[in-house]
Amino acid sequence: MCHWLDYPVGMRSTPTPAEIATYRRDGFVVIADFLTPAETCELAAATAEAVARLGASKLAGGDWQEGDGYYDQVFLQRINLWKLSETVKRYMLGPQFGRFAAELAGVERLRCYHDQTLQKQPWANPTAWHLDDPYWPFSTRDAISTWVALDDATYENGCLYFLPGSHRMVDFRGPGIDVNMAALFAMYPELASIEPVAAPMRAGSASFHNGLTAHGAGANMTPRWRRAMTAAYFPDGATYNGQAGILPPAYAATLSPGDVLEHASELPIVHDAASIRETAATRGAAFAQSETPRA
Ligand SMILES: O=C(O)CCC(=O)C(=O)O
Repeated sequence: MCHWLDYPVGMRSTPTPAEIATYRRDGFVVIADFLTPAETCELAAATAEAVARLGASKLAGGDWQEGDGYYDQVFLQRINLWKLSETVKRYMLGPQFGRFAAELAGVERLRCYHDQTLQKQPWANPTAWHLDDPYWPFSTRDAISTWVALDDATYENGCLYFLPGSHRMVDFRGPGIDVNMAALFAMYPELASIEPVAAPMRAGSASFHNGLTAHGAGANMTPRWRRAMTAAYFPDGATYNGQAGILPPAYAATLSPGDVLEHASELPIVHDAASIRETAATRGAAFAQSETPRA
């Protein structure tokens, strides 16, 4: 139940030049109040509904059940809620997130790989330092994730931490999220001297990070949930690296390494700069015509 008063700030769809510069320099940027309180409530309610529908299944349209190991106590993870909820789809695959992410990444056309809600249970384990890209079926330096706080994310309940500039210092190897918080530093010792930046966020705020930016999250030391909604996007034209990830097995079976990942319904386009320019040009021409003085 949400009790916030709404205020007249709409969801943003374009980053400022300063936000773009920060993202490209640090590999992440935090946007305070990206969603209004009303939008945050709507997304949180739709996420909760989709999670309830999935039960113990981690993946909409797939075969991955929740277990009871360490990883399952890092967070409750439910993937591709957009397939179950038009509301989640409207947000996470919509033009605002798509355009914002694409402009940060400097990409003309962007696709969504998956969305996922990551919800730290009361007393959840920390999220070990990791990179996202090594989990994915493509290896590109221009993939980007967003992480939207559905509750206030605090030092106490497991906010994110980032290593600024790490996206320029790594390749596509990465450890899994496991009990060893420091596995990433054994793989990339040069990251160990970077000062981490904590990213506490009020609900509705969002961060965007490069798929190669090292990040993690603290434990949830509270008896309350810390819920987030996330999505992973990648540039159109990226090719298959031979690792299926959560691609539907029937689709993955048709792919060979090097094939372009262009499945229209499984990997939908979330931003296409050329079509936005075309629409703007058409509207501009129509407006100019309507303004033409008539004799
Ligand atoms: O929410 C978390 O604990 C970790 C989030 C994360 O790793 C991500 O969104 O890429």
